[in-house]
Amino acid sequence: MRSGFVALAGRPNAGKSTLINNLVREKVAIVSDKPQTTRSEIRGIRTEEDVQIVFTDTPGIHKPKYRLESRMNKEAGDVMMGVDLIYLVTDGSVPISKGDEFVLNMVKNTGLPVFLILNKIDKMDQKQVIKKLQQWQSRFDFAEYFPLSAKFGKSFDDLIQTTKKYLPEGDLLYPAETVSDGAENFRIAEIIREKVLQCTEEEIPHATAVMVESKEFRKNACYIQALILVEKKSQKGIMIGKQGSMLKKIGTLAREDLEKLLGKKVFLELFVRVEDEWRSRDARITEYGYGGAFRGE
Ligand SMILES: Nc1nc2c(ncn2[C@@H]2O[C@H](COP(=O)(O)OP(=O)(O)OP(=O)(O)O)[C@@H](O)[C@H]2O)c(=O)[nH]1
Ligand SMILES: [Mg+2]
Repeated sequence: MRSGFVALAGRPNAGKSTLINNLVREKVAIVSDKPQTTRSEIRGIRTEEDVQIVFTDTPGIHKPKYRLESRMNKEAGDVMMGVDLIYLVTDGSVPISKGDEFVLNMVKNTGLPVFLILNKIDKMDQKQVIKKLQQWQSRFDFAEYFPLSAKFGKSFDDLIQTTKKYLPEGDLLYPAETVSDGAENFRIAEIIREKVLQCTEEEIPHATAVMVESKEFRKNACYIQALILVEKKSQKGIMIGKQGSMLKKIGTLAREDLEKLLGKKVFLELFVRVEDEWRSRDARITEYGYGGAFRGE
């Protein structure tokens, strides 16, 4: 039996969360077309007869503007230090950028084996894939190269089997049936945040935090009250929408996913509150569960 940890690292929007969800065959991390969706480490566990892989999704590494964002970057770096193997996930359909080089340097400095995951090949032709692989190969001697589509790929068996070879001999790290180790309330809040990201534009997705205020199981239903936090009064207006239309839309979309997650009927009440500059306040960032544990630097 082998077991160990694999970190998925890369720039925002590369497809890390999409990939982890498919690797563990369950939605453990939220996904959106907006960069900087993932704000903290999220684990997804895959157990086979002879291997258990603990995949760790990390926030996309980027140039930080807010305290929240520097903590997200730090979280990604911290996660990388404690694993057996790193997947550098990159969007193959766009040119290699300075941001990619920055992530590559971080990954190199760990001294760990690194797989290059060239993602989104569904948007590329074969020639482009080969060219991109060559460009990456000239930058670093990756342990393995996997061109794939995290979104449309059907089987990742080859990746799993190769990954296994890089993990140490060891026992199960989690019970065999565990897929996510995320706290239930955090997963609920994240699902709601995913719908906010889906329904809003520009500054709002980045300025939003979500927190579960109360959760109660009664008979075969779950009653949830959650708080959506924004930074400005004007954002609150947009979040609520005309006669509450936006909030209703977000609530309906979230409820569908929450019923799947909890396996019960869900009654969801959403509230919106302005929390001035929460992205710059460590205590708030920690309270909402973003950016990993604050280690006081
Ligand atoms: N066409 C295509 N789109 C993809 C693929 N993988 C991911 N996407 C899309 O890319 C966008 C970003 O995906 P995420 O999985 O949220 O990316 P991420 O790397 O986790 O991003 P951050 O959390 O912001 O760091 C979403 O709109 C996905 O649907 C792929 O293989 N092909
Ligand atoms: Mg993500």
